[in-house]
Amino acid sequence: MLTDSLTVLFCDETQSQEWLHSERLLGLVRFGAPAPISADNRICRLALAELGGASTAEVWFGARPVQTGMHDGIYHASDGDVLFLQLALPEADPAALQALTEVAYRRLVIITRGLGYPHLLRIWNYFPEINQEYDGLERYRAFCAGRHQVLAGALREFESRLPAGSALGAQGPGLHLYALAAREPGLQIENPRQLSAFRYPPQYGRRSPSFSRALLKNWSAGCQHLYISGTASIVGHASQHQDLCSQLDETLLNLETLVAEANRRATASLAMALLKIYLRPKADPTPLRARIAERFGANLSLLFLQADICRPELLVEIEGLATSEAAHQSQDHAP
Ligand code: 3EB
Repeated sequence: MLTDSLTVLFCDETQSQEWLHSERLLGLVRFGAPAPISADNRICRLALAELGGASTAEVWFGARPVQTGMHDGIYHASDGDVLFLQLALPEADPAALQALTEVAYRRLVIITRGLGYPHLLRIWNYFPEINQEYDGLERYRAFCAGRHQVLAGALREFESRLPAGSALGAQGPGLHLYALAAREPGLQIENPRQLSAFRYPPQYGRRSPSFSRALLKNWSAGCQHLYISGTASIVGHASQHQDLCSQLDETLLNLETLVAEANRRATASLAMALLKIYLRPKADPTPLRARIAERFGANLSLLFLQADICRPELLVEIEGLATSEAAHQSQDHAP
């Protein structure tokens, strides 16, 4: 059962196989051991081990039947309102991530403009060895420099038109991106408890990370989505706490703050629907699941993945989707 608006859900990987027949399928993200790039362009395979025993896929559906295509190595799918994109670039030289990131982002900008969806809303970024240094530069910082180079040139109002983002260290090779873009812009939301990442001082890298804390988008038929960036135990610009539990609590407070901040601007009430939890240690998610349910209720869809996080001291990072009540009403028909 799907709502008749843009939808994302987590389902069992076996079940996701059936969704490949849906005419509304925008794209499918699978997680697990490193594997060759999928021959099916609609499938994005990320080398992130799932924690907790399940085998889950993330599935995106348009509001209507979608049209798909390939351009310059980028798969794209659209329902007329949203453009879903994904690309995977092999990495020949781990010391050249900045240049590769520039290539990827330039392609994203060109294709979104060419197809008439120039507003990037949300970008997911995955690559291995995120905390490794090459030639004295950490790969996360090299990535940030490449992304900044392109987005600073492409976005007319850089600090108010930044897409929400996630950037994580994967366990397999290649630069993997997927993204959402739209014909009309969304509304950037920042977190009053945190310094905006694009204003981080140079101690975190010569080029600050170019992403917004969250992006609020009004889709058709009253459906509102809040795309929440990867969020960690950071207050101001400083990492907080050394243990996983305290970092988790601080992160959940940051997430709550972002939803509250967005609710002051949204026309309908937003509620957290989906969280993706990235853990640096291979920790058992069971106690974390309980803690998250205490804060956000038990109806959330949760996905626990093992990933390296952009600051070495951070053990957990959580991204999410909050949706308006309208988007919760499911319709009684298959896609
Ligand atoms: C932070 O708040 C934690 O570089 O795209 C979170 C989400 C983080 C996205 C990115 C980085 C990014 O700075 C790290």
